Amino acid sequence: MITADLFAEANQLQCEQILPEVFLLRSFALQMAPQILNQLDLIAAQSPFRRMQTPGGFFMSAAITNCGDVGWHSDRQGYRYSEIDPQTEQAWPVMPECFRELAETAARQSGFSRFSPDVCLINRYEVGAKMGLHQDKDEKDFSQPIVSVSLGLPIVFQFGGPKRNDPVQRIPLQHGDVIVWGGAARRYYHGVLTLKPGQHPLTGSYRYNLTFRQAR
Ligand code: MD3
Ligand code: FE
Repeated sequence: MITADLFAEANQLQCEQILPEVFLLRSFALQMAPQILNQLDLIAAQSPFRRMQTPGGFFMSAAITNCGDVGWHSDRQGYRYSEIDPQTEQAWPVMPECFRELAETAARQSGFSRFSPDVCLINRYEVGAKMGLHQDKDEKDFSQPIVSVSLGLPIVFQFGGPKRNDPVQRIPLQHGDVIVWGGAARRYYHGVLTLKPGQHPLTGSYRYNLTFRQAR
């Protein structure tokens, strides 16, 4: 059983408040990373990573899959959450209990005691992949935070404000880092810069990002 105390002890928890309701928990997922990556292999065997098409007809450079009650999906028709993976025509893989516990513990430590994610969206970046500035607005309740877990190669995360052309701040994210995004910042534009080449002992040439959300 993983408790908040164990996380804090094992990781000598460093928590940095970036904005009023945004917390960066450096190395919070470090101890659990091998277990998370094992689970990711099982999830991807059931619902493979795929590059999704956008309504504009382009393909995202990150490959995506999901686990949970619903999954986020994009195609020419738009962005949405659905109970069925349109590629497999089956339910998305079940969210592993250790995922839920990690996300809820991080949220609770950041002041979000009622967070109960129904989806974990998983991005896989290969060298050269990026994610342009965007807002996450397909979820129902914006008072709930998003919990992000970075694994593998480092990347530079950038976030601005509520308007696309607001000035951006950049934060390097490393293997094991967790961010809890709530409050007004939940609606801020954000993205990641291009993944640089490298080798990580646990993920090789990839970076993974898990985002836990309450979509419905
Ligand atoms: C700020 N993922 O999946 S995670 C995404 O590293 C996404 O893969 C990035 O943006 C990644 O939608 C960034 C950190 C994050 C996640 C959600 C946010 C920051 C956020 C929602 C609102 C504001
Ligand atoms: Fe996002």
